[in-house]
Amino acid sequence: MIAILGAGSLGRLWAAKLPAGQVAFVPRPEQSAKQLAYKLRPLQGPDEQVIVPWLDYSQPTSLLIVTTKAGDTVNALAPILARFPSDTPIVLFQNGLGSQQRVAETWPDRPVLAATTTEGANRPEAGLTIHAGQGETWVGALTTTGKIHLTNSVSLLALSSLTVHAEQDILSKLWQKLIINAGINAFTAILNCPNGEILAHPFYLQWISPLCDEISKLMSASRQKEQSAKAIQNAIETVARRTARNTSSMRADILAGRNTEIDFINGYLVRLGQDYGIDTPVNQMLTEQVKQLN
Ligand code: NAD
Ligand code: KPL
Repeated sequence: MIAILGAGSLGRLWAAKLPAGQVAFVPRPEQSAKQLAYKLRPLQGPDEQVIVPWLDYSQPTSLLIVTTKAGDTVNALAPILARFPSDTPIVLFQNGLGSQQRVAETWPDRPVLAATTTEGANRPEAGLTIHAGQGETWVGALTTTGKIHLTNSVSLLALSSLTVHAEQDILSKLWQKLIINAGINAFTAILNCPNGEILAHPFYLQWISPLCDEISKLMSASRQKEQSAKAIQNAIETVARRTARNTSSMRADILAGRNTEIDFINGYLVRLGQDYGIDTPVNQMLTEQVKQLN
């Protein structure tokens, strides 16, 4: 059985795509129903009815997929992990950075892996999950024992027919996504606009260059591949143009009154700056402004 912790948009997408009968959601302690039923609107074709059981711990689990928000992940794993054998691979799907390292540090002997995905899913209403964008998923090990489980974890995820790759340097891949999120998400939340509209806004034009400067210094300090501030800005703007009409996940969280993942995006960069003695006034300002929106 493939277990999924976090029955939100991304968890429901994976549950719908993995073979029926081989996937179950990890129940919360108060969960009493036997199964979760919802509709999946695929990229093409009619809506599909999906029924996923809540996990029965007596069944052997080959993989634990974690699709909680970054800020919930350690607390969600802590009460349930002892119920899984110590060699069950755990694949973390959180955006940003910081939460993945916290899991790997808390359970260093467990096979912990991280994934980054460009698949898109959202839930406009309780019973409907929309597969909003076709993407790809990269998976790599965070702990030593995670390495042993990489090939098998990728094969299990690929049973979904979604595109999944093994990635030897997952931290670098997570950094590339972090750069994009750090340069788009907070601006869209503060300016309350779709991704593409930030590009012409005076607030973005004022801060993007010093922001990229901070990110470039932090990447060098973290021994990531050197990337100039200009290259970082180009990468951000390419994605902002490509996703011009999208509502970013952070703007969507603010509009829905949910907590954002700012602490794991610009907030993570602020903490890293404190560790390395690098000033991060722009990341700090963006983090504070987003927190005020909550
Ligand atoms: P979501 O809020 O829709 O889903 C999170 C789910 O976790 C919710 O259903 C919540 O109830 C559940 N949860 C929280 N605490 C729990 C606990 N203690 N036990 C069990 N369940 C718990 O969020 P999402 O959009 O699915 O995103 C999940 C993660 O994946 C985020 O880090 C996000 O950035 C990342 N991500 C999402 C997408 C996407 O398209 N949705 C794409 C890439 C990455
Ligand atoms: O990943 C995203 C997000 O919204 O979190 C981007 C790339 C900004 C697309 O909206």
